[in-house]
Amino acid sequence: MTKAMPRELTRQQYLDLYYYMRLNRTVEETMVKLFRQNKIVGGLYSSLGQEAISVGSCYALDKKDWIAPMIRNIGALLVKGVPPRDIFMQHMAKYDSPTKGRDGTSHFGDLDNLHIVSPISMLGDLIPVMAGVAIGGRYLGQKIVTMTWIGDGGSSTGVFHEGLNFAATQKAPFVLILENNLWAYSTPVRRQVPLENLADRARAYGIDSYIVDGNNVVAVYNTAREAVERARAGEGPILIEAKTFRRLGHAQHDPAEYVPKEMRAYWEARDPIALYEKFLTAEKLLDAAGKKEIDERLDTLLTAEREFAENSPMPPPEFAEGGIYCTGDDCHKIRAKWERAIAEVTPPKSSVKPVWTVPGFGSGKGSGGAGAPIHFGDTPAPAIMEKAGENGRRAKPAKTTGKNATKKAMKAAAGASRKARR
Ligand SMILES: Cc1ncc(C[n+]2csc(CCOP(=O)(O)OP(=O)(O)O)c2C)c(N)n1
Ligand SMILES: [Mg+2]
Repeated sequence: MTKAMPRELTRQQYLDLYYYMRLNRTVEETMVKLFRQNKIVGGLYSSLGQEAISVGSCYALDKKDWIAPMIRNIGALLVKGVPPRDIFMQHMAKYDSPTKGRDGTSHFGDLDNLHIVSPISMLGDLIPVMAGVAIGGRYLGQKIVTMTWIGDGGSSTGVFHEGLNFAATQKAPFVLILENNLWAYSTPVRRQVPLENLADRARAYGIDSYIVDGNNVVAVYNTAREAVERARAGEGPILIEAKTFRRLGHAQHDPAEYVPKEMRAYWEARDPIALYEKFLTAEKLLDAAGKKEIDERLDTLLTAEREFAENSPMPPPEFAEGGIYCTGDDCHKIRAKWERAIAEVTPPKSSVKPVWTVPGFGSGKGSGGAGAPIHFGDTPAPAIMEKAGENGRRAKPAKTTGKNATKKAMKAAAGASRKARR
């Protein structure tokens, strides 16, 4: 486990973090009103009290990086650049929404411009998906980092472990934010994980982790930024446990009466926005006039966005079957969007060095492609040969002894490994 180094932010960065947390909260407050007016067609989830996590972690990413937000990460969508109107229309299933009214919650993404992978309900499934996106980006030489979020409950799914193990083995440039808000529906974290710190799960995959106060936006940003920089530098995936509390029920239907009053009172006194306002005021980064300006900016923006969303029509009924059955026109035209020629990114011509860290696995340290010498790392050559044989052609055990045997084994392994890479 590592502790992030403190870093100085610019005045603009400090103020951006504040603006996005306020935007996150106001967008969700607006949606609660819409829900009570029966204008939201699906379930409505809340990230009240968890805004510092979505905002601080997503703000640590660069524009080219990729995210896959979960239900309590509307703040991340906003930081990435999704306009509030899209979030409103999506929840109202309007025609102009990103999914054209086909979904009533936040199941939407933007692969082309904002680099957002659409979430799915199955908890944990985004972990291997985002590990895959990270590896894909590395393969294309894009130097991207990917990020997704998971809850304390979601961290007990099988796919969490499969995904993180896969990401670790592949050294994927991937950062996973584990939002430990102490509850999964009505199950307290103590009754589903026998660990004090969920960050300890990282040790099972040999990756580094951080624990951060999820109600302190600057701490979340600093930690996420350090993790993102390390992942981008090739250190592999990193797990960050952000400790926080789910202030409302699981969704609008849940009054969460099972939460002890003292627990709620403790966390309500640690509201991330109120804490940050105190910090900004003490640091002379925000005064009453500055706060009023932001209040007005949010009010103007969200009134316009809400009105646009409310005025968008519902999708016409005859559109319901569109995009479901293959007509042979559009769906068959889908092609991978390679930014570089396929030949250029495929070994042996690839200019991107593969990063394989398991000795004997893949093409070896700093391989120059087929024909380049294979580096065996710490593992003796015959063991490598067996491994390579499993992946490709079954290599015969070398019968000769001494220097010649090693040479023969290396030759066989190189042949099998080349084949496996094809
Ligand atoms: C694999 C899977 N199992 C169960 C569910 C149903 N489910 C949806 S949210 C939820 C609780 C999640 O708790 P947690 O991961 O702590 O996230 P939080 O709601 O606290 O943000 C459950 C059990 C699901 N969506 N996916
Ligand atoms: Mg939870």
